[in-house]
Amino acid sequence: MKDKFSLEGKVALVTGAAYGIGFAIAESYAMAGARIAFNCRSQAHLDQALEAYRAKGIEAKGYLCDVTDEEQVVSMTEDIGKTLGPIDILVNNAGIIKRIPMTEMSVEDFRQVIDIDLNAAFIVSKAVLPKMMERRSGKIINVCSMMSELGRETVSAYAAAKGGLKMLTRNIASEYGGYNIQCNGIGPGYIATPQTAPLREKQPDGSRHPFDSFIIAKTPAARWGTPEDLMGPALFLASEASDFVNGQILYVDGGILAYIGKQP
Ligand code: NAP
Ligand code: GCO
Repeated sequence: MKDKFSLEGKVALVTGAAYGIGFAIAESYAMAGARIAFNCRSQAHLDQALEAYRAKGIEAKGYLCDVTDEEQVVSMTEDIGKTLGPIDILVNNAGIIKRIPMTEMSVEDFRQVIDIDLNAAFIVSKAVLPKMMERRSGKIINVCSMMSELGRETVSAYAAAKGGLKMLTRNIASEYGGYNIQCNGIGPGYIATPQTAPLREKQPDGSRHPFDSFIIAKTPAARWGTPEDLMGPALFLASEASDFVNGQILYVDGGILAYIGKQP
């Protein structure tokens, strides 16, 4: 069975993998034998990430590339093709959140979230699909969210984008499944990364942030997830072990979506 989960000889592009969930996914792919490419927007993040990959013995290829810019994306994917080889695995991980009540949110802010969290997955997938179709093989993994299923105050743009990403996932699976391309989503629960740091900030009196306590109570596992919790599920979706799994969203949430919540 080990061979079914091996990524030996594969090339993986994980977008936004300078740190957080993307970094852990890229690390797991490298441990399974893949060559890794990643991108982010900030030079400082790129330099830190290259150092962090090296410290783990991983020779990752890093690019400064904004996933919302089609020209930059095409030039990055072409370069990966020339230097590492054709992209076998794409993880659309880059994402942002803006927590603003909907009636106070500007159209520009709403559009920016949709652009990075949804439109970019279209742009990067479109750039890699033709070569995958030629080779009749490919894996695309879209990083979805609890907000692909649930709403909550202040995250209208994020929920709209992640709900859309779930349907883009199903549509890529439907449209290109015949080329032996699998497109699935991974839906992390509440994971401790810089994106969620403001929700875990200690109160002035040293007590937990109310949202932090709320998440612990709402999660049957009674803890926040870690980026490492995504490693096994993301490896499954990138490997031959999932070759007949297509258009699914694999939630990795410690049980949140199964649970109605504690009575007050
Ligand atoms: P994070 O810690 O904020 O990391 C985001 C990464 O994306 C960084 O490397 C960032 O680098 C990059 N990035 C952002 N915008 C980009 C753009 N336009 N082009 C290229 N790179 C970009 O986020 P995370 O918590 O690891 O989340 C990763 C993904 O998982 C996101 O899609 C997020 O929505 C999703 N997710 C997170 C959680 C959670 O609880 N943390 C739960 C469910 C889903 P630069 O800033 O240098 O560009
Ligand atoms: C929020 C959070 C989330 C998570 C994640 C949940 O403010 O509710 O940031 O949306 O990051 O996507 O799966």
